[in-house]
Amino acid sequence: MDLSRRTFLIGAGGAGIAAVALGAKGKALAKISRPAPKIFDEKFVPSVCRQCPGGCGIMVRVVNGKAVKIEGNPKHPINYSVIADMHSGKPGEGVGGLCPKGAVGIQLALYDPDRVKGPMKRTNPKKGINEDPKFVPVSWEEALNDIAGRMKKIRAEGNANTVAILGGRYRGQSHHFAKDFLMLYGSVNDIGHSTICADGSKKAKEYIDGNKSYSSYDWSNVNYAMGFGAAFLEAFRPTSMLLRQWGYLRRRNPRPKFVYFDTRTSVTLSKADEGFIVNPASDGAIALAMAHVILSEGLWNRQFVGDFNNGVNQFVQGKTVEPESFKEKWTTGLVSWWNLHLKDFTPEKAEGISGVGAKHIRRVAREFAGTSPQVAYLERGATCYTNGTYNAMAIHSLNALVGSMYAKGGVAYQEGPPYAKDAYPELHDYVDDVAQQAWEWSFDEKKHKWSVKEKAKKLAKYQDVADAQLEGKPYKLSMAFVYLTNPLFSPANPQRFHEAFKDIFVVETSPYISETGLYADYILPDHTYLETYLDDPVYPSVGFPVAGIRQPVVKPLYDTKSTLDVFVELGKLMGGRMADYYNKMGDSVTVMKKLSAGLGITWEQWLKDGVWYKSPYPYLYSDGSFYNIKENKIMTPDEVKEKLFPTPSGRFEFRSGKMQKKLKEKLEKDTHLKDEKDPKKIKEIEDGIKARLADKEKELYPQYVKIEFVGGADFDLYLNSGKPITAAEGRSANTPFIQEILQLDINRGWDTYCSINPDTASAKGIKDEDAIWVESPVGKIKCKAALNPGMHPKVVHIIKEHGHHAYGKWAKGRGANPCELIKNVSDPHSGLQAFFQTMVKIQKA
Ligand SMILES: Nc1nc2c(c(=O)[nH]1)N[C@H]1C(S)=C(S)[C@@H](COP(=O)(O)OP(=O)(O)OC[C@H]3O[C@@H](n4cnc5c(=O)[nH]c(N)nc54)[C@H](O)[C@@H]3O)O[C@H]1N2
Ligand SMILES: Nc1nc2c(c(=O)[nH]1)N[C@H]1C(S)=C(S)[C@@H](COP(=O)(O)OP(=O)(O)OC[C@H]3O[C@@H](n4cnc5c(=O)[nH]c(N)nc54)[C@H](O)[C@@H]3O)O[C@H]1N2
Ligand code: SF4
Ligand SMILES: [Mo]
Repeated sequence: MDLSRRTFLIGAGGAGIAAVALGAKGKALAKISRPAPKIFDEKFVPSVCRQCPGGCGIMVRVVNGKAVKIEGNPKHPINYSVIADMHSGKPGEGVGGLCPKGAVGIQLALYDPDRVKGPMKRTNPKKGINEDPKFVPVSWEEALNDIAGRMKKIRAEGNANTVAILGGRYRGQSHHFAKDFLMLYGSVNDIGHSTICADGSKKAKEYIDGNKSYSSYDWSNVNYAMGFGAAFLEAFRPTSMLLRQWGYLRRRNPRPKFVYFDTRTSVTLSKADEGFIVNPASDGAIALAMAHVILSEGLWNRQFVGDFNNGVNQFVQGKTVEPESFKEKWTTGLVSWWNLHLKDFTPEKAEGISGVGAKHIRRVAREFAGTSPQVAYLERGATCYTNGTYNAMAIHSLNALVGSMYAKGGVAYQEGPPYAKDAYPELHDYVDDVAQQAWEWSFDEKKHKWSVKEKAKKLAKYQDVADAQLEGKPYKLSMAFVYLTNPLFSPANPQRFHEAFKDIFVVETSPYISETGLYADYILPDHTYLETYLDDPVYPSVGFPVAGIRQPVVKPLYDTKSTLDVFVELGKLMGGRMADYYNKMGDSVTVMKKLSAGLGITWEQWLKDGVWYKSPYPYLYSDGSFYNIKENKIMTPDEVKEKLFPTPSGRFEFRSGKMQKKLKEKLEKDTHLKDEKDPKKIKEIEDGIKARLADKEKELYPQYVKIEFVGGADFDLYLNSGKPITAAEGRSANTPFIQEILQLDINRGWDTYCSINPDTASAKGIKDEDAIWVESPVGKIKCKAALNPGMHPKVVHIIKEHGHHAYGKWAKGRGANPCELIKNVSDPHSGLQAFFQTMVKIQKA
């Protein structure tokens, strides 16, 4: 035993030293190719991962036609951003790392023995979660003809708008294909999963800096980072880049400080320099108090925000400030924000709400403001509540107060790739009368292109589709295509969808039998991401444009088809203008080849590298001005408005002009102003709207809103459900490799665990590993207790992974799904489902 331990240590140490030596030489490791005996036909095929939205480049080692290992693509900036510097010409160096989910793709995606091996048709008309669909294999031709026939009939009956596409993990052109298909057919029901994902941070940013997007951060140059419910080392995107960035930053001199806020001791919190366990939904209060400190102590960035005319700080606690006394530079609404929300929002007040000590809030605010460059970042933890958009607005405002927007070491927005413009035919030329009923087209003379907006009524946002369908309000769907999402598993209270999907004709595209698949009338299995072509402009990350490209690393194993081409083929079968469009366009690969022309490289080169990018980031803020790096000049305010702050004022807006515009439009619609002809009445309505807007003025600013949790007095614990690094949403439950890596915060796998603070557990007579019931107002699940002293005493945590009624042999029937406990409530501003707003009670089973 001693000996084997010793051998192991020597082995591990040796490997470690080799890795360091090669790592120091940068690209060297990438060039390692094991000298394979001649009997092996070995190659490395570049492609792009799709286990999460990170968009990492991968190199798949293929031996004798079998994929045997997935590594990172050392040419892809997401993978080698160890010292990626957004604002220098050099994107960084590295060896191409991945996260565990990326590495197990072969097992999770490709060689899963329970894959759907070809198109399948349901023969059991009865639908239910325990109902055997009695699938029988069919040919593609038969399946597509039948579906197209049904779609033609629905269209002829005037119900085109009742056909929907529910979509999830769209990448590259996939959303374009799905949406165009509906636009040509005549439905506005392009229903995406973003309202069960992370729309809160996007909405907040749209409201205050004009960019409806996640942000890119110049991590390499950051000196102080403050995170709110954004799991840097577990989920925040792109995880694998952040992991390596972390390794680099922990060794960089000066070493940046990471401060993190969460409601539990996640891995991210345990690794931070300082971690604070906060009360759920209280992040907005902490951020407001920090803004209060930064202003009252005179710590804001004067070049970005501006200053008092007389240079004397008049932000004094409890005192209002004269708006004219302050001249703002690149922001608007600062003084009224102070007067309406900040002047009394002291750290002591925030302590009462969040549980974080006032002295810590004060100190961290001072450190943050005093240590540039710095960023404040956030994601689902701060936003999955009905006050989420406001929490996010408050946190993101801190970036403006300290002058981090577009600065070196600050916050920016991802640039897209310069794809060729003519890859698709002009869609407008192909819309027929039926399609015109769903969408309104208008020609923008200035931009010289067609723009389009919804004319027909959309059924509902993703998580509300079940209720809309069950109530038949505003109408019922007749048919739904489902692409890379699992509505019968992933949203709040998916039990609702189990009922609602009974009377929809469901076309599922997953190559696995998901819960949704159990309700499918047809399964038209997509290629897995390792068998298909699909481009991949990265999610917000490095800032400069990056477009990865997927290609088949092996020939498709079964009789599957890219769902993009399913839309093309169905479109052709529909006949008429729709067929004309698709005949002109060609298949998905034809489109992608054409797109690549804009990148200035050949299609072959793109496939060979697996990625195209162009660094550095084209814009930079410094010392009060914005620079266009490409053109080497200072940007005019109009250019800043167009490119960087597309808000009504062209600046960062503490008072959201976009929110006000939206409110006004809603009031105009509700009062039917447009339909009124009588000038007297019009004046009356307009005055009414003005008065309402004045009443609502206070709502336009970042603020803290106290929320009601679902469950009230009968339930005593807050249910939290974050993502461990091993989980790929509900898909990883079917992966032995992942289950064996274990859920790191509690060191267990293969089952559903509820993390509980030991004091809370012992008060209820619950011991570690006990079977327990967790009950909420909408559901009850059985799982195991994992006592964890890092838990907030009032918060319990269950990850979404297990609890499958379907899927492969490892997942089916194992553990429980926390979504079954969550009540469907959404943030009114972003529409994001409030995942963490339900309360539960627990007892020993
Ligand atoms: N490993 C892994 N990574 C992923 C994914 C995956 O499935 N697995 N999915 C990807 C997707 S689709 C998304 S949207 C992103 C999401 O990325 P994140 O938003 O970073 O991840 P989450 O784990 O959903 O939420 C972050 C944290 O919020 C905490 N939290 C809950 N309530 C509060 C609160 O009131 N305040 C604070 N401060 N924290 C709170 C949770 O405990 C959790 O640790 O991750 C992506 N990356
Ligand atoms: N409790 C709790 N609930 C959550 C979350 C949480 O952290 N906790 N996270 C939320 C978030 S951030 C998100 S984004 C959602 C995600 O929830 P979903 O949008 O449902 O996404 P996935 O769970 O990834 O499900 C993907 C579906 O696509 C299918 N699929 C897999 N590969 C392919 C393929 O190659 N082609 C096609 N056509 N289909 C494929 C799978 O079978 C599965 O049915 O879940 C949300 N729900
Ligand atoms: S972070 Fe992991 S799962 Fe996400 S794309 Fe990268 S390797 Fe894949
Ligand atoms: Mo998500």
